[in-house]
Amino acid sequence: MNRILVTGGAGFIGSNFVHYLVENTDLGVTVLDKMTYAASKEAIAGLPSDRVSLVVGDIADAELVDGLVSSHDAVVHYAAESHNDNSLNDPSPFVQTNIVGTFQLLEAVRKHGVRYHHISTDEVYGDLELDDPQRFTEATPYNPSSPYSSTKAGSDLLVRAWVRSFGVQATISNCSNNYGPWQHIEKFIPRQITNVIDGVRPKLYGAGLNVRDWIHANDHSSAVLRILEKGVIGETYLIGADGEMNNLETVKLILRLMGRDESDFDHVTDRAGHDLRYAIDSTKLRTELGWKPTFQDFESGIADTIRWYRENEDWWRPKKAAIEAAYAAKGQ
Ligand code: NAD
Ligand code: TDX
Repeated sequence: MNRILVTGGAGFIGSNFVHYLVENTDLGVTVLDKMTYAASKEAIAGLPSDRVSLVVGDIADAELVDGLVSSHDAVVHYAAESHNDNSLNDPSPFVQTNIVGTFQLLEAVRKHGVRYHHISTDEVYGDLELDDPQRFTEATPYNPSSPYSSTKAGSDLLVRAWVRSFGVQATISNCSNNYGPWQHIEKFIPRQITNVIDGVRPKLYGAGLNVRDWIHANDHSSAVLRILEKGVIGETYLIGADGEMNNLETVKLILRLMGRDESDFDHVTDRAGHDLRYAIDSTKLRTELGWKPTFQDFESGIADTIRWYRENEDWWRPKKAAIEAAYAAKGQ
């Protein structure tokens, strides 16, 4: 493998993977990114130009995708509309990018016989009760709740069908909630950190008892590279780092680490159809491919992330007022 096409490589997790490839492999990287509101040129700025190039374009553009795929040895597909709340306001770009875009990539890798890795989410499995002793595994039935997660589930099923029907050389990974630098401030953790920096009280949906299973984006990247190199074609791997915490505890942790009183937050209107709990059993990835996470301590990972948002205000500040105005209009 010499040259790899990373879709969505200017987004939060895709850009982390591009850095990870530059630091840990000799591969050349082409980023294909539409540069939507969620993308950041800055996140991939300063990387060596003989290793990384950016093509601004849409994964649903069949001609563009066909040409790019034909000149690469592998595709890792991160590009997506990624925010549940946005999918409740307007599902249309979610169907177009997540389903139609994935379809175009699959047609191109089928035609050119190119290795494909598909990035997906644990949300395709629906949610768990708080006291359920089971966690999600590769055998859990699909049961998505939101327009976002249903379009991700649809794209996963396209991949499975293209493997079985056309022999496409694909693997799939479903990862839990990521945190770390460069995450868009519409998302839970960076929204609350930047609120506290602004002297605004964090906003907790409903009672805040919903549980998310947090993993640092760097650990997601190391898992994806392991699957790309060692994964068995046609297989799905769940990626998680045993990081379950409810939103209430997460907000309290952020407040404490930022020197504020733990009760200094507001309960706001809950998300429609809000999934209660996600939890990943990543035994298959750990035992079959020998992967393990390096960020074991959520508190120090969050402390690093808080420091990063304090030091990178120039990046998020221009987005903040509009994001908060849109949330406020919905009572959130
Ligand atoms: P993000 O919203 O930060 O980035 C998405 C990127 O895709 C952006 O750079 C955007 O410009 C690009 N993009 C959107 N539509 C495009 C199109 N039509 N053509 C080309 N590029 C397009 O998202 P993220 O949080 O980095 O998520 C990346 C992937 O990881 C997604 O597939 C998501 O479903 C998956 N995932 C995310 C998480 C998480 O916690 N954030 C967890 C598991 C899986
Ligand atoms: O202001 C908020 N207050 C709040 O309580 C926001 C923005 C969110 N929340 C809650 C909703 C969720 O229970 O926090 C939790 C996390 O919310 P998000 O950051 O929006 O993430 P989530 O909906 O869990 O989805 C994320 O993880 C799985 C990513 O956005 C998806 O792309 C990924 O597939």
